[in-house]
Amino acid sequence: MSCVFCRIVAGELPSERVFESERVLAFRDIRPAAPVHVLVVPKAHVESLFELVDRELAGELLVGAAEVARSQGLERGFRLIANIRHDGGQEVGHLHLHVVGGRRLGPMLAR
Ligand code: DGP
Repeated sequence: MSCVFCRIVAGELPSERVFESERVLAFRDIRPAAPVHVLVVPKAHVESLFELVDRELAGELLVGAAEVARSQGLERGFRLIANIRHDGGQEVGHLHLHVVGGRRLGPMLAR
């Protein structure tokens, strides 16, 4: 298995897990951009949001992100980011949502 997030899901690579549901896992990003930076991923391999067709899984990912935000004390707000494919800046080819918060974030990069 070569996908790094599949290996994290399988427990073959270490990660700091913060949330888990039947089909979703959340763990801390190895290069945090803010005091809280958690990645929410489907346990089954999906390449990116572009390939996502499973509506139940989409809901579980989104609710998982909200649960992460609540459990991490992000009442003041946070940002949810999905980098998609090459032009979206996606580095890891396994769908993930970034939950980023714990400080006031700057304006969103729009171009
Ligand atoms: P993206 O550009 O959206 O594909 O972001 C990928 C993120 O994944 C990036 O912020 C760093 C993180 N990351 C890469 N490899 C690992 C890893 O082995 N463990 C953890 N926890 N995070 C990783």
